[in-house]
Amino acid sequence: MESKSSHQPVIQGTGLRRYLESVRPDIERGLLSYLPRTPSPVTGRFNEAVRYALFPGGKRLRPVLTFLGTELFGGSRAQVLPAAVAIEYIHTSSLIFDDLPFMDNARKRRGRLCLHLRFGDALAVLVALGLLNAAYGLMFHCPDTESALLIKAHQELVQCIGPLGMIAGQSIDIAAAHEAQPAAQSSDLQSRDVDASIRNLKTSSMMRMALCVGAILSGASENQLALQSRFALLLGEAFQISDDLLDLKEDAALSVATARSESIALERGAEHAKRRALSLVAEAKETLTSECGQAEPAQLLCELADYVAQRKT
Ligand code: GRG
Repeated sequence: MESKSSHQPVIQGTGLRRYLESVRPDIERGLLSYLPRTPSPVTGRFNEAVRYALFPGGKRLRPVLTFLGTELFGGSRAQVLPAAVAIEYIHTSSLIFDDLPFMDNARKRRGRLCLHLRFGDALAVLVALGLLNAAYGLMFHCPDTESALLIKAHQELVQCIGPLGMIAGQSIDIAAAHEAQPAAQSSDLQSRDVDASIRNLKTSSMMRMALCVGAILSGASENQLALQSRFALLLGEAFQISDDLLDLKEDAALSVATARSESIALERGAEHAKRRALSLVAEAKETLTSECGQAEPAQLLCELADYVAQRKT
Protein backbone atom coordinates (compact mmCIF):
# COMPACT_ATOMS: atom_id res chain seq x y z
CA MET A 1 0.00 0.00 0.00
CA GLU A 2 1.28 3.45 -0.87
CA SER A 3 -0.16 6.53 0.83
CA LYS A 4 -2.92 7.02 3.39
CA SER A 5 -5.11 10.14 3.49
CA SER A 6 -4.01 13.66 2.72
CA HIS A 7 -3.11 16.16 5.42
CA GLN A 8 -5.15 18.86 3.69
CA PRO A 9 -8.60 18.95 5.29
CA VAL A 10 -11.17 20.30 2.82
CA ILE A 11 -14.60 20.56 4.39
CA GLN A 12 -17.38 22.12 2.32
CA GLY A 13 -20.36 22.93 4.62
CA THR A 14 -19.93 26.50 5.87
CA GLY A 15 -21.36 25.97 9.38
CA LEU A 16 -19.20 22.92 9.91
CA ARG A 17 -16.11 24.56 8.42
CA ARG A 18 -16.51 27.54 10.74
CA TYR A 19 -17.00 25.22 13.71
CA LEU A 20 -13.89 23.18 12.83
CA GLU A 21 -11.81 26.34 12.49
CA SER A 22 -13.06 27.67 15.81
CA VAL A 23 -12.34 24.50 17.82
CA ARG A 24 -9.06 23.50 16.18
CA PRO A 25 -6.82 25.74 18.35
CA ASP A 26 -8.30 24.17 21.52
CA ILE A 27 -7.68 20.68 20.14
CA GLU A 28 -4.08 21.48 19.18
CA ARG A 29 -3.39 23.05 22.60
CA GLY A 30 -4.90 20.03 24.35
CA LEU A 31 -2.88 17.58 22.28
CA LEU A 32 0.29 19.46 23.18
CA SER A 33 -0.43 19.81 26.87
CA TYR A 34 -1.00 16.10 27.58
CA LEU A 35 1.79 14.82 25.30
CA PRO A 36 3.49 11.64 26.61
CA ARG A 37 7.19 12.43 27.06
CA THR A 38 10.21 10.51 28.28
CA PRO A 39 12.57 12.40 30.64
CA SER A 40 15.65 13.88 28.96
CA PRO A 41 18.32 11.33 30.08
CA VAL A 42 16.41 8.49 28.33
CA THR A 43 14.77 10.48 25.60
CA GLY A 44 16.41 9.06 22.50
CA ARG A 45 14.13 10.12 19.67
CA PHE A 46 10.87 9.17 21.42
CA ASN A 47 9.71 12.74 22.06
CA GLU A 48 10.54 13.82 18.52
CA ALA A 49 8.68 10.80 17.12
CA VAL A 50 5.56 11.52 19.23
CA ARG A 51 5.43 15.03 17.80
CA TYR A 52 5.97 13.74 14.26
CA ALA A 53 3.03 11.35 14.71
CA LEU A 54 0.65 14.02 16.03
CA PHE A 55 1.54 17.23 14.24
CA PRO A 56 0.48 18.76 11.91
CA GLY A 57 -2.20 16.04 12.12
CA GLY A 58 -5.19 15.34 9.96
CA LYS A 59 -8.77 16.51 10.07
CA ARG A 60 -9.19 16.00 13.86
CA LEU A 61 -12.74 14.76 13.24
CA ARG A 62 -12.90 12.48 16.28
CA PRO A 63 -12.28 15.18 18.91
CA VAL A 64 -14.84 17.28 17.05
CA LEU A 65 -17.34 14.42 17.47
CA THR A 66 -16.61 14.41 21.21
CA PHE A 67 -17.26 18.15 21.41
CA LEU A 68 -20.51 17.88 19.46
CA GLY A 69 -21.58 14.82 21.47
CA THR A 70 -21.26 16.81 24.67
CA GLU A 71 -22.78 20.02 23.31
CA LEU A 72 -25.87 18.09 22.19
CA PHE A 73 -26.67 17.45 25.85
CA GLY A 74 -25.62 20.79 27.31
CA GLY A 75 -21.97 20.02 28.18
CA SER A 76 -19.03 22.28 27.40
CA ARG A 77 -15.89 21.80 25.32
CA ALA A 78 -13.66 22.76 28.23
CA GLN A 79 -15.18 19.97 30.31
CA VAL A 80 -14.47 17.22 27.74
CA LEU A 81 -11.19 18.47 26.25
CA PRO A 82 -9.01 15.81 27.99
CA ALA A 83 -11.37 13.09 26.68
CA ALA A 84 -11.26 14.57 23.16
CA VAL A 85 -7.44 14.54 23.34
CA ALA A 86 -7.49 10.90 24.51
CA ILE A 87 -9.57 9.97 21.49
CA GLU A 88 -7.21 11.66 19.02
CA TYR A 89 -4.26 9.91 20.74
CA ILE A 90 -6.02 6.55 20.30
CA HIS A 91 -6.81 7.35 16.65
CA THR A 92 -3.15 8.27 16.05
CA SER A 93 -1.99 5.12 17.83
CA SER A 94 -4.23 2.97 15.62
CA LEU A 95 -2.88 4.66 12.47
CA ILE A 96 0.72 3.98 13.54
CA PHE A 97 -0.06 0.31 14.18
CA ASP A 98 -2.05 0.04 10.96
CA ASP A 99 0.79 1.44 8.83
CA LEU A 100 3.36 -1.12 10.07
CA PRO A 101 4.80 -3.64 7.55
CA PHE A 102 2.97 -6.59 9.11
CA MET A 103 -0.38 -4.75 9.08
CA ASP A 104 -1.30 -2.49 6.15
CA ASN A 105 2.32 -1.85 5.12
CA ALA A 106 1.84 1.80 4.20
CA ARG A 107 4.65 4.08 3.03
CA LYS A 108 3.04 7.44 3.48
CA ARG A 109 0.59 9.00 5.90
CA ARG A 110 -0.83 12.49 5.47
CA GLY A 111 1.49 13.19 2.57
CA ARG A 112 4.77 12.22 4.26
CA LEU A 113 6.70 9.13 5.35
CA CYS A 114 4.94 6.91 7.88
CA LEU A 115 6.33 7.04 11.39
CA HIS A 116 7.99 3.60 11.19
CA LEU A 117 9.82 4.52 7.98
CA ARG A 118 11.08 7.76 9.50
CA PHE A 119 11.96 6.45 13.00
CA GLY A 120 12.06 2.64 12.66
CA ASP A 121 9.53 -0.07 13.54
CA ALA A 122 10.55 -0.40 17.19
CA LEU A 123 10.19 3.28 18.03
CA ALA A 124 6.92 3.47 16.09
CA VAL A 125 5.50 0.66 18.26
CA LEU A 126 6.66 2.45 21.42
CA VAL A 127 5.09 5.74 20.32
CA ALA A 128 1.79 3.98 19.51
CA LEU A 129 1.85 2.30 22.94
CA GLY A 130 2.83 5.58 24.63
CA LEU A 131 -0.14 7.40 23.09
CA LEU A 132 -2.51 4.59 24.02
CA ASN A 133 -1.20 4.52 27.56
CA ALA A 134 -1.57 8.30 27.91
CA ALA A 135 -5.12 8.09 26.59
CA TYR A 136 -6.33 5.59 29.18
CA GLY A 137 -5.79 7.95 32.11
CA LEU A 138 -6.91 11.15 30.45
CA MET A 139 -10.64 10.74 30.98
CA PHE A 140 -10.08 11.37 34.68
CA HIS A 141 -8.66 14.84 33.94
CA CYS A 142 -12.08 16.10 32.79
CA PRO A 143 -13.02 18.90 35.21
CA ASP A 144 -16.36 19.35 36.99
CA THR A 145 -17.69 15.90 36.10
CA GLU A 146 -19.23 13.34 38.46
CA SER A 147 -16.97 10.34 38.94
CA ALA A 148 -19.80 7.95 37.94
CA LEU A 149 -19.88 9.63 34.51
CA LEU A 150 -16.08 9.54 34.21
CA ILE A 151 -16.07 5.81 34.92
CA LYS A 152 -18.91 5.19 32.47
CA ALA A 153 -17.12 7.17 29.74
CA HIS A 154 -13.91 5.28 30.46
CA GLN A 155 -15.77 1.96 30.14
CA GLU A 156 -17.18 3.08 26.77
CA LEU A 157 -13.66 3.94 25.61
CA VAL A 158 -12.26 0.56 26.68
CA GLN A 159 -15.12 -1.32 25.06
CA CYS A 160 -14.89 0.54 21.73
CA ILE A 161 -11.14 -0.12 21.43
CA GLY A 162 -11.27 -3.73 22.57
CA PRO A 163 -12.07 -7.12 21.05
CA LEU A 164 -15.73 -6.16 20.54
CA GLY A 165 -14.73 -2.93 18.78
CA MET A 166 -11.74 -1.65 16.84
CA ILE A 167 -9.56 -4.69 17.57
CA ALA A 168 -12.32 -7.01 16.29
CA GLY A 169 -12.68 -4.88 13.15
CA GLN A 170 -8.95 -4.91 12.46
CA SER A 171 -8.75 -8.69 13.05
CA ILE A 172 -11.51 -9.25 10.51
CA ASP A 173 -9.80 -6.89 8.10
CA ILE A 174 -6.52 -8.77 8.39
CA ALA A 175 -8.24 -12.12 7.82
CA ALA A 176 -10.02 -10.70 4.76
CA ALA A 177 -6.74 -9.26 3.40
CA HIS A 178 -5.11 -12.66 3.84
CA GLU A 179 -7.88 -14.31 1.86
CA ALA A 180 -7.53 -11.69 -0.87
CA GLN A 181 -3.93 -12.86 -1.53
CA PRO A 182 -3.82 -15.18 -4.56
CA ALA A 183 -1.97 -17.93 -2.67
CA ALA A 184 -4.15 -17.81 0.43
CA GLN A 185 -5.86 -20.97 1.58
CA SER A 186 -9.46 -20.69 2.74
CA SER A 187 -9.60 -19.92 6.45
CA ASP A 188 -12.17 -20.18 9.19
CA LEU A 189 -13.32 -16.72 8.26
CA GLN A 190 -15.05 -16.49 4.91
CA SER A 191 -14.83 -12.73 4.44
CA ARG A 192 -17.84 -12.50 2.14
CA ASP A 193 -20.00 -13.98 4.87
CA VAL A 194 -18.98 -11.35 7.35
CA ASP A 195 -21.52 -8.57 7.51
CA ALA A 196 -20.13 -5.29 6.09
CA SER A 197 -21.00 -3.44 9.29
CA ILE A 198 -18.69 -5.79 11.23
CA ARG A 199 -15.91 -5.42 8.67
CA ASN A 200 -16.11 -1.66 9.09
CA LEU A 201 -16.05 -1.92 12.89
CA LYS A 202 -12.40 -0.79 13.02
CA THR A 203 -13.64 2.65 11.95
CA SER A 204 -17.22 2.79 13.21
CA SER A 205 -16.36 1.79 16.78
CA MET A 206 -13.93 4.73 16.97
CA MET A 207 -16.66 7.09 15.77
CA ARG A 208 -19.02 5.63 18.36
CA MET A 209 -16.41 6.09 21.07
CA ALA A 210 -15.75 9.70 20.06
CA LEU A 211 -19.39 10.77 20.04
CA CYS A 212 -20.68 8.69 22.96
CA VAL A 213 -17.87 9.62 25.34
CA GLY A 214 -18.87 13.28 24.87
CA ALA A 215 -22.56 12.45 25.35
CA ILE A 216 -21.91 10.32 28.45
CA LEU A 217 -19.84 13.06 30.10
CA SER A 218 -22.73 15.49 29.76
CA GLY A 219 -25.19 13.02 31.28
CA ALA A 220 -27.12 11.72 28.23
CA SER A 221 -29.72 9.07 29.10
CA GLU A 222 -29.44 5.41 28.03
CA ASN A 223 -32.01 5.98 25.31
CA GLN A 224 -30.18 9.04 24.00
CA LEU A 225 -26.91 7.13 24.07
CA ALA A 226 -28.37 4.26 22.07
CA LEU A 227 -29.38 6.72 19.33
CA GLN A 228 -25.99 8.47 19.39
CA SER A 229 -24.31 5.12 19.16
CA ARG A 230 -26.46 4.12 16.16
CA PHE A 231 -25.77 7.45 14.43
CA ALA A 232 -22.01 7.10 14.99
CA LEU A 233 -21.84 3.48 13.81
CA LEU A 234 -23.67 4.39 10.57
CA LEU A 235 -21.44 7.43 10.13
CA GLY A 236 -18.32 5.31 10.72
CA GLU A 237 -19.42 2.69 8.24
CA ALA A 238 -20.00 5.38 5.60
CA PHE A 239 -16.61 6.90 6.49
CA GLN A 240 -14.83 3.58 5.91
CA ILE A 241 -16.58 3.10 2.56
CA SER A 242 -15.52 6.60 1.48
CA ASP A 243 -11.98 5.81 2.69
CA ASP A 244 -11.94 2.64 0.55
CA LEU A 245 -13.19 4.68 -2.42
CA LEU A 246 -10.35 7.17 -1.94
CA ASP A 247 -7.86 4.26 -1.79
CA LEU A 248 -9.29 2.88 -5.02
CA LYS A 249 -8.92 6.25 -6.74
CA GLU A 250 -5.35 6.56 -5.49
CA ASP A 251 -4.48 3.06 -6.75
CA ALA A 252 -5.94 3.89 -10.15
CA ALA A 253 -3.96 7.14 -10.31
CA LEU A 254 -0.74 5.27 -9.43
CA SER A 255 -1.65 2.29 -11.67
CA VAL A 256 -0.83 -0.16 -8.88
CA ALA A 257 -2.34 -3.56 -8.30
CA THR A 258 -3.75 -3.75 -4.82
CA ALA A 259 -3.52 -6.44 -2.16
CA ARG A 260 -5.93 -4.62 0.11
CA SER A 261 -8.49 -6.38 2.19
CA GLU A 262 -11.78 -6.75 0.42
CA SER A 263 -14.14 -3.83 0.63
CA ILE A 264 -17.55 -3.09 -0.77
CA ALA A 265 -15.82 -0.75 -3.28
CA LEU A 266 -13.60 -3.60 -4.54
CA GLU A 267 -16.31 -6.24 -4.44
CA ARG A 268 -19.26 -4.38 -5.88
CA GLY A 269 -17.71 -1.40 -7.65
CA ALA A 270 -17.39 2.31 -6.90
CA GLU A 271 -20.93 3.31 -7.91
CA HIS A 272 -22.51 0.73 -5.63
CA ALA A 273 -20.21 1.78 -2.78
CA LYS A 274 -21.10 5.46 -3.25
CA ARG A 275 -24.81 4.66 -3.14
CA ARG A 276 -24.30 2.58 0.00
CA ALA A 277 -22.42 5.42 1.71
CA LEU A 278 -25.19 7.88 0.81
CA SER A 279 -27.87 5.58 2.15
CA LEU A 280 -25.96 5.02 5.42
CA VAL A 281 -25.58 8.76 5.82
CA ALA A 282 -29.29 9.36 5.16
CA GLU A 283 -30.20 6.78 7.80
CA ALA A 284 -27.68 8.28 10.24
CA LYS A 285 -29.15 11.77 9.82
CA GLU A 286 -32.69 10.50 10.28
CA THR A 287 -31.67 8.69 13.48
CA LEU A 288 -30.10 11.84 14.87
CA THR A 289 -32.80 14.33 13.95
CA SER A 290 -35.55 12.05 15.29
CA GLU A 291 -34.04 12.60 18.74
CA CYS A 292 -32.24 15.94 18.59
CA GLY A 293 -34.31 17.89 16.03
CA GLN A 294 -32.75 21.08 14.75
CA ALA A 295 -30.40 21.85 17.66
CA GLU A 296 -27.16 23.43 16.38
CA PRO A 297 -24.85 20.52 17.33
CA ALA A 298 -27.26 18.14 15.57
CA GLN A 299 -27.17 20.32 12.44
CA LEU A 300 -23.37 20.28 12.52
CA LEU A 301 -23.35 16.49 12.90
CA CYS A 302 -25.66 16.24 9.86
CA GLU A 303 -23.26 18.46 7.89
CA LEU A 304 -20.41 16.23 9.00
CA ALA A 305 -22.34 13.18 7.79
CA ASP A 306 -22.89 14.83 4.38
CA TYR A 307 -19.18 15.61 4.21
CA VAL A 308 -18.35 11.95 4.94
CA ALA A 309 -20.44 10.74 2.01
CA GLN A 310 -18.70 13.07 -0.42
CA ARG A 311 -15.26 13.60 1.06
CA LYS A 312 -12.19 14.06 -1.10
CA THR A 313 -9.60 13.74 1.73
C1 GRG B 1 -4.65 1.15 19.03
C2 GRG B 1 -5.37 -0.74 20.58
C3 GRG B 1 -5.07 -0.25 19.21
C4 GRG B 1 -5.20 -1.15 18.22
C5 GRG B 1 -4.92 -0.86 16.81
C6 GRG B 1 -4.30 -1.29 13.84
C7 GRG B 1 -5.61 -1.26 14.54
C8 GRG B 1 -5.67 -1.83 15.91
C9 GRG B 1 -6.70 -0.69 14.02
C10 GRG B 1 -6.70 0.02 12.72
C11 GRG B 1 -7.85 0.97 12.69
C12 GRG B 1 -7.79 1.87 11.50
C13 GRG B 1 -6.48 2.48 11.13
C14 GRG B 1 -8.90 2.12 10.81
C15 GRG B 1 -8.96 3.03 9.64
C16 GRG B 1 -9.60 4.29 10.10
C17 GRG B 1 -9.52 5.39 9.08
C18 GRG B 1 -10.47 5.38 7.96
C19 GRG B 1 -8.60 6.37 9.24
C20 GRG B 1 -8.49 7.60 8.47
O1 GRG B 1 -9.15 8.59 9.26
P1 GRG B 1 -9.09 10.13 8.91
O2 GRG B 1 -9.33 10.31 7.43
O3 GRG B 1 -7.58 10.44 9.23
O4 GRG B 1 -10.00 10.85 9.83
P2 GRG B 1 -6.88 11.85 9.54
O5 GRG B 1 -5.57 11.76 8.81
O6 GRG B 1 -7.75 12.98 9.02
O7 GRG B 1 -6.70 11.90 11.02
